[in-house]
Amino acid sequence: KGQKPLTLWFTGLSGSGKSTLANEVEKRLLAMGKHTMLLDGDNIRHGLNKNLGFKELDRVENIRRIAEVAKLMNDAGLITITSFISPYEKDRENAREIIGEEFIEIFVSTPLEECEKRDVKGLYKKARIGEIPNFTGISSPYEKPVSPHIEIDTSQYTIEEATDTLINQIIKYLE
Ligand code: GGZ
Repeated sequence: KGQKPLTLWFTGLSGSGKSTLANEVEKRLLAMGKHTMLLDGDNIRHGLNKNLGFKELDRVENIRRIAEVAKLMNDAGLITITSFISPYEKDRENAREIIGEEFIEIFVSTPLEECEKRDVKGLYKKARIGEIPNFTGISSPYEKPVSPHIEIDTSQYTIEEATDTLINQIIKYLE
């Protein structure tokens, strides 16, 4: 019998752990025999959306296109996993309207201080000295989800623990 399509919509700051968790969750789902599609900066911002930057209207259009693609993937029967900051509540709400009942919002709520301390790519440092304008959390807003389906703060857990916690909750939406 077929699988239930879903869109697992990760949202959170740069460095919060979205992409790490999205990758780990995808591996677990594949191990369960599910068919998935991961949408992230690597395949979307460098391809379909390479004409978009980080000003508000560009982010709005980035998220709109991603939601439309996620919807198409769901229509093809896939579990879509998206990993984008998606900082605006209104845009996540719009994504939910485009995608419908399959939309599951996962808030990676790692605090800004922790993301900035990690600063894996050195982007926060550059943002602080003004080398990167409109940087989320520093010079551009991040509107926290009001009632996400799932929330995880990666500063509290190992990657494995966080993945276990997520999968246990995601499974409920697959039944
Ligand atoms: C935020 C930026 C910016 C600015 C470049 N603000 O940690 P990363 O590097 O790999 O993830 C960030 C990524 C964010 O792109 P999204 O498509 O997820 O953003 S949104 O949903 O808001 O459209 C970061 C990098 O791009 N990056 N400039 N100004 N992040």
